[in-house]
Amino acid sequence: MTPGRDKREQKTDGVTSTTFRGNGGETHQIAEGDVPILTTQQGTPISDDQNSLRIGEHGPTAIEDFHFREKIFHFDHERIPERVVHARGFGAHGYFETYESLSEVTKADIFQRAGEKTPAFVRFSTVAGNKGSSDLARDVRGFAVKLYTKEGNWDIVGNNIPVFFIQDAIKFPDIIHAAKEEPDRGFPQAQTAHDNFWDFISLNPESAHMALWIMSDRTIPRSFRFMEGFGVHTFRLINAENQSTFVKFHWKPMLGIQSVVWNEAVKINGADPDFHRRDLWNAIQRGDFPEWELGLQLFDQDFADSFAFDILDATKIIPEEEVPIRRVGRLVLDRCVDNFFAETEQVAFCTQNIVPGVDFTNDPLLQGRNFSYLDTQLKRLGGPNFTYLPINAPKCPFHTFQQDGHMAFINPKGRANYEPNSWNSQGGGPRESPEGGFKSYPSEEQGPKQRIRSETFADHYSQARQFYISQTDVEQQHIAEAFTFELSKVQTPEIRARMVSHLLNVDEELAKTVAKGLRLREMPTPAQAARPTRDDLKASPALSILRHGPESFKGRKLGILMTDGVHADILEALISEAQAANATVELIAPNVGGVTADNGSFIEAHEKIDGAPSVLYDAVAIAIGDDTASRLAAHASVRDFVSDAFAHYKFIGYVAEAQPLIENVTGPVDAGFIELRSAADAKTFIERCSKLRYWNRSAGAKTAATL
Ligand code: HDE
Repeated sequence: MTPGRDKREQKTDGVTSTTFRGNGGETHQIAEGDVPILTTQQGTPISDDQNSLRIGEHGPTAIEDFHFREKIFHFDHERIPERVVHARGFGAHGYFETYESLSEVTKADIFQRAGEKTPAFVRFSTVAGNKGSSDLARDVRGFAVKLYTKEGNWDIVGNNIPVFFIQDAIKFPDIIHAAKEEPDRGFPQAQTAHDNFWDFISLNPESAHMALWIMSDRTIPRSFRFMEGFGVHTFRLINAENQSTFVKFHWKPMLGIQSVVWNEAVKINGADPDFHRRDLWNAIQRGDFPEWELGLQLFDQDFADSFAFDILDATKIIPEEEVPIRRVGRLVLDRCVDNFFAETEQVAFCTQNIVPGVDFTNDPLLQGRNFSYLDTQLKRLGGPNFTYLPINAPKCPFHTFQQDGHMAFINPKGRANYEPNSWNSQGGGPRESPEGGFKSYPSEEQGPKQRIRSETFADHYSQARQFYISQTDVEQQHIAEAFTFELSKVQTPEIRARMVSHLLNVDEELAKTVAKGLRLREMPTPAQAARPTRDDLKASPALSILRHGPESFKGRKLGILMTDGVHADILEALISEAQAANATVELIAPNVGGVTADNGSFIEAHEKIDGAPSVLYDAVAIAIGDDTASRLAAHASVRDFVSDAFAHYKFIGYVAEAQPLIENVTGPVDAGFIELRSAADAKTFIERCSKLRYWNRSAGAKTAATL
């Protein structure tokens, strides 16, 4: 084949490039103009990337084909071990903006100057699922923030739930083994609904509080943008006078907290397993940057001594009503990664990455984490130099005498690779800073060396009860349903009953509802409790999602099902009202090409109905033309679109032409349906959508726990 034979111009994205067909008909694209020339990793230009070097047309491949060897060698090594936990994640860049100086409580540089912006990288994740699992698994979400401060990287490696399963890091391998796939069969993935998980939880009463949280809607968030984040442990802030103030970190989403319902989550996993990452990606790409405020709960030793629980116990919260949250800055995510692997996969969070002005406490979970995270990064990233990867390297100057190791690409310059040394002005390298350097808070520590859990960690149920009574009826019902669902997947009846025996220590009604949902023939006796459940802890309204609805449709998504003959004016009004509310709209049609509206205009669709079930939207509108209702009613995906929107308590806008379809599928309309008689009704509909769900519908709904 003579290169150049059959040369053709090929046009994509408005750019013309030259291609030709090779001997066997394969496509060759030629570098020209500004297009760089393909090279090997060594920079050697490549003439043909379609054919390996062979002896004759049908001969064996020559081993001297260095280009083939290098290409395949590199490909064969593309994967690194996925994280043991939090394998599935999605990250984005942004910044943290300080609202006001906090110098009275901390000398941390990031908190000294109002208005200062610090670069940040955030990775959200699920915990149990493998890297390829789906986003809507019922699971805790990781909320890990790396702040590239001027005095080093500070990682707040938190979750979207403020408590944890265990009190001592030595139990971490056990809880994670129990949660992940069972070792003999390799399934179920990304689910806690199996025997091993509930076996462990039911034998480990300290998990009771967390069990309530994970069975709440917190574990099926609508998207990362609508999640809270928590540092979980108690940390310390240290000021210039070396005074310590205890602190708990909170991230408060500016769009409010929102979750989906379980039946919806299951279906989203099928319809779009990437639902959460797509949501974040799309929001950032369209310039709708998600924001969280950093909240601090600050308290002193006196409060710690008087608080009902041990502040070092990560299975406990401090209610916001007892220690109010002070909002001290905002985190904005405004840039997607350039490359998923280089940034999101290679980012290495470590709880021990802190800066002067922040310090640890003796929370035994935190202490264990501080030891653990380096190991995981070494294993995953292959050597001790992962800190120099661009995503992990500080953005402030850094100088160490550490050197060599796999992939050393920043070694100390000059003669000195040790200190003290005599080379002062001749490349002696960095020196200590007794004043500005990190100093640990000099807490007094003493006691016998022993394996012992403090008695102050022994109350396992009181805050579980407090969490439960702080929820609305709808949220309590969801918790009962979630327990019923998960325990119904447990095949060993004793484990089901054992879990109910714990719930009896939390709330009798909850235990009874779950027992009924499981059809337990006999109510177990309450689990043996190290401490009786306190009934004097008041409800903490801050713990409910639904009590704090954002009363806004901002950042949400409307799906409009349209067919030929759609009223163009109503459609336009829906789109502009949704946009005015800062929501987005997707148009769904029988064919992705689009539809012809009643005024003859052609309207392009974003999605074909089969690929856009209503579970992907916060509210839907059905804007069909005259004669389509009966044809559509025969279509499974259209029926699901309507019946799911109804079953998931969504607000549904509809034109008169859609009424037969709706009645065919759901029966008579209720107050969650808003008729769109004219363009003017679009405003009313979008206003109603700001309530996010029409929960009144749930009053009549039979649920898994109450069937
Ligand atoms: Fe982690 N955790 N963890 N963890 N964790 C990891 O580090 C570990 C714990 C959390 O997006 C691993 O880089 C131990 C609590 C997040 O990259 C590993 C203990 C909380 C992420 C590890 C805990 C977390 C991790 C696995 C018990 C909430 C993802 C991969 C003491 C406050 C970070 C990795 C990312 C990741 C160990 C408990 C949050 C194995 C030993 C409690 C958000 O090192």
